[in-house]
Amino acid sequence: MKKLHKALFLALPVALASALACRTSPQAPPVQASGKPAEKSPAAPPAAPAPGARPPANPWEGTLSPLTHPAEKHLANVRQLTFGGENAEAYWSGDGRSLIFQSTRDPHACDQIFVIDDVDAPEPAARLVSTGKGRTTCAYLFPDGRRLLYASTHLADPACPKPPDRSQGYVWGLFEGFDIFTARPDGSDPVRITNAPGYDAEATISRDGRKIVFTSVRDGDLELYSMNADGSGVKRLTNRPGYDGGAFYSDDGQWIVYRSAIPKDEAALADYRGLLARAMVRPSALEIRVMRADGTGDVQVTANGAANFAPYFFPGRHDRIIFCSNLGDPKGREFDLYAVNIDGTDLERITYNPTFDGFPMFSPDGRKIAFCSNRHNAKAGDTNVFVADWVP
Ligand SMILES: [Ca+2]
Ligand SMILES: [Ca+2]
Ligand SMILES: [Ca+2]
Repeated sequence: MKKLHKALFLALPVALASALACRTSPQAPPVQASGKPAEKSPAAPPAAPAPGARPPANPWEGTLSPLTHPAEKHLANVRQLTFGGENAEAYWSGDGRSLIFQSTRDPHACDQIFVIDDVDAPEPAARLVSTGKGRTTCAYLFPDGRRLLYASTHLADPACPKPPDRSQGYVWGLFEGFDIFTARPDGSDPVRITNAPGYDAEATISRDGRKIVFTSVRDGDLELYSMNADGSGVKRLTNRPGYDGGAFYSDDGQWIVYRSAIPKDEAALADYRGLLARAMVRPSALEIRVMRADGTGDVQVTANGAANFAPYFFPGRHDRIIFCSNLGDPKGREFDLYAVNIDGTDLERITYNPTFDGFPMFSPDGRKIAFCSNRHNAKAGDTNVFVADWVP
């Protein structure tokens, strides 16, 4: 277990940079200059490093690794929608035609929010919907299409917030200026719907458009809360030391699936609290949990000590979820999508590309899945948005 924990920790800068908060990269990622689709190429094996050279962390990064894998039997017609930069957390519109996601791309120095209006277009185009100022994260579309939502620091400061203090090791910043905003579909009329001091982010919306679940430090710990679509009626859902966040509703709005990192001993708790007081969190093992929408009936789903995150319920169900994990990699560096029943049974691996695969979300009709992956990237570290037909 100790060994796994250490391996996990090594992997965290790679993957949890994307997994938490909702995505907090310590450095601005490289952006592919052309923005053009890279040429499709056969599965070129990665070149061996020169003798004495330090091998890359993952030899498949930047090699245009295959879009698909024969073992990915649940995915058909995999399509790549972005081509370069760091693109993550792509979430469906209510009509299943559009995706909203965050991206670091020119000319923006840190994440902004973009929408692809028609994912089936021959060349899907992304348009900016956030203000272009501050750092944004965790966007979502109201199901009726009349507003969208994201977290942003732009009111606190138009510049990108300073990366967290790396002398603390690998930590991510809970940028204090984060609040949750809604806006019109074209990005106009941004309205702040949280006004508590400190980090408010990681918001997603119930399918009826009435409830928002989000993460906040307003009561001194990272906890989940729900609120009405206009920010009223805030209700606290979790209450324990440690990170609780990254939540999504089931289709019927009755259940919430989320990720949690409960410090395992007093030393870990002290470390967690010390960092939290300085608006930082050190990523550690994350487990998936499920509870009712009012915070009752909380159960732990995974218990593998790995980094499990980005959970989402199967269409029309609240007894099975899809999520992202490095549980299958002894080195902890490789992430894939998995499915599991909420009682922990019937674990099934979904993706097999040897690079990062994460952030799965089923389309509202359950026929497609959006996910983000480093597969088929032309540049090491690039993460792109993909859509596939879901084969049950
Ligand atoms: Ca706030
Ligand atoms: Ca907590
Ligand atoms: Ca993978």
